Amino acid sequence: MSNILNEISQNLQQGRAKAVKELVEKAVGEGIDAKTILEQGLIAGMSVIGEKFKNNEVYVPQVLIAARAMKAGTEVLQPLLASSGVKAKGKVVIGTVRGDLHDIGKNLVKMMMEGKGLEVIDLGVDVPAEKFVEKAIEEKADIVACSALLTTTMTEIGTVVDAIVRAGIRDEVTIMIGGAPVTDSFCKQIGADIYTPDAASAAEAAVKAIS
Ligand code: B1M
Repeated sequence: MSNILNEISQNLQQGRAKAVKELVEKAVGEGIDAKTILEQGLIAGMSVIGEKFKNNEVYVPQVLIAARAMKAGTEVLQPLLASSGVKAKGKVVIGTVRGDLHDIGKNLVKMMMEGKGLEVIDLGVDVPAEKFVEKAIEEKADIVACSALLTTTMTEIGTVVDAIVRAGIRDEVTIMIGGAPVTDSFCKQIGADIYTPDAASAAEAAVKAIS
C-alpha cells in the first residue's frame, strides 16, 4: 500500500477527521484515483476498526469518531466518484432498515448512484418498512434500496419486501439490497430482486435495472 493510503487508514483509525480530509485531498492531488483512495485508504482503515471493535479492543465512541473521519474523507471523494458519460434517469428510495443505525455504506451507495445520474431520496437510518412503501408510492420510485449491517436487522429487509407486496406495488419497483451480512441467497429467500456486495456494483445494477 502506498504511504499516503496507509496514512489515511491510520488517521481514520485514530478518528482524525481533519487530517483524513487533508490527506484525501493530497492523495487526489497526487493523481491517485478516487476508488483506490476509498478502498485502500478509507475502507481499509474502517475494516481495522471493525476487527478491533469485534475483539473489544475499541468501543463505540472510537468507532463513532472513526466513522466521522470516514465521512470527512468520502465527502472529498464524492464529486470524483461520479462517473462521466451518459446519465441515467430514474428514482431511487434508499434507507437503512428499522433498528439499524449504520449509514456509511448506504451513503456510499447513494453517492455512487447519484454519480450515475439517478435521483436518490435518502430516508436515513432506522427506517420502518411502511416508510419505504409510503415514499416509494409518493415519489413513484423505480427502485427501493435497503441497507442492513446487523444480522439482527437484515431480516427487516424481508419485512420491507412483504410491505411492498401488501401495498400492491411489487411490480412497479425493483428491490435492491445490500450490507455486510446480506448475501445473494438471502436476497432470493426473501423475494428481493438484486443483491450487490458494494456501492459501485449497486450503482451499476441500478442503472441496468432502470434501463
Ligand atoms: Co457497528 N457493527 N454496531 N457501529 N459497526 C458492525 C456492523 C459489526 C460487524 C462490528 C463487529 O462486531 N465486527 C457488528 C455487527 C455484528 C453482526 O450483526 N454480525 C456491529 C455491532 C455489533 C454494532 C452494535 C450492536 C454495537 C453495540 O452497540 N454494542 C451497534 C448497533 C447500533 C444499531 O445499528 N442499532 C453498532 C454501532 C455502530 C456505530 C454507531 C458506533 C458505528 C456506525 C456509525 C455510522 O454508520 N454512522 C458502527 C460502525 C462504524 C461499525 C463498523 C466498524 C463499520 C461499518 C462501516 O461503516 N463499514 C462495522 C464493522 C465492519 O463492517 N467491519 C460494525 C464501512 C462501509 C463502507 O461498509 O457499511 O459494509 P458497509 O458497506 C459496504 C457494503 O456492505 C455495501 O457497500 C459498501 C461498500 O461499498 N453496502 C451495500 C452497504 N449497503 C448496501 C446497500 C446496497 C448494496 C450494497 O444496495 C441497496
